[in-house]
Amino acid sequence: MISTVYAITLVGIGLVMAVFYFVIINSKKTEADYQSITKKWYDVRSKWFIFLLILGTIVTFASLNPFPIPDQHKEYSSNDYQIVAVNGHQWYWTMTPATVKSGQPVEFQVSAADVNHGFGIYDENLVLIAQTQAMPGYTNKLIHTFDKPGKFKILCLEYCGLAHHVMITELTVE
Ligand SMILES: [Cu+2]
Repeated sequence: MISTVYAITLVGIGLVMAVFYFVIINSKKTEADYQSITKKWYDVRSKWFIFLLILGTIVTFASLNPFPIPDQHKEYSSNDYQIVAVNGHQWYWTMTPATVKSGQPVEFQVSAADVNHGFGIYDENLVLIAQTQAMPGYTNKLIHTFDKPGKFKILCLEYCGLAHHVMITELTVE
C-alpha cells in the first residue's frame, strides 16, 4: 500500500517537473516577439473602453426618472395657489381650510403643537399620496396638486402617544 502511494507521488512530482521544464524551455522569447500581440490587444482594450463608456452613458440617461414629488421650490402665481395651515396636536389635527380645489397647487404649512406628528394624506383607497413631518416650533411646507375631486384622509404617520391612531381628519377636494 505504502509503496503504491510512493509510486503515485513520484509520478506526480515527475509530471509537475515536466510541466515546469516545458514552460522554461519555451519561455526564451524576447520583448519583440510579443509586440504584435500586445499592440493588437491594447487596441481591443481601448475600443472596449470606449464601448463601455458609450453604453454607460446611454444606460445612465435612459434610466433617468423625474423625481417623484412635485417641485417644492417652484414659484406659483398667487391667484391659483391655495394655502392650508395644518397643526398636529395630541391627538387631533387642525386644518384651515379643510376644503381645497383640484387642479391647483396646495401648499400645506405643517406644524405641531406638542410633539412630532406625521402628516400623511391618503386617498379613498387609503393609498398614501403625500406626507411630511409635523414638528413643534417648525413649519414644513408640502406642495401637492390634487388631480381629481374626492375625500382624502389625513392620518398621523409618527407614533405620538396613547391615542395616535385616532388622529384622523378629512380633506375635501372639490
Ligand atoms: Cu400624531
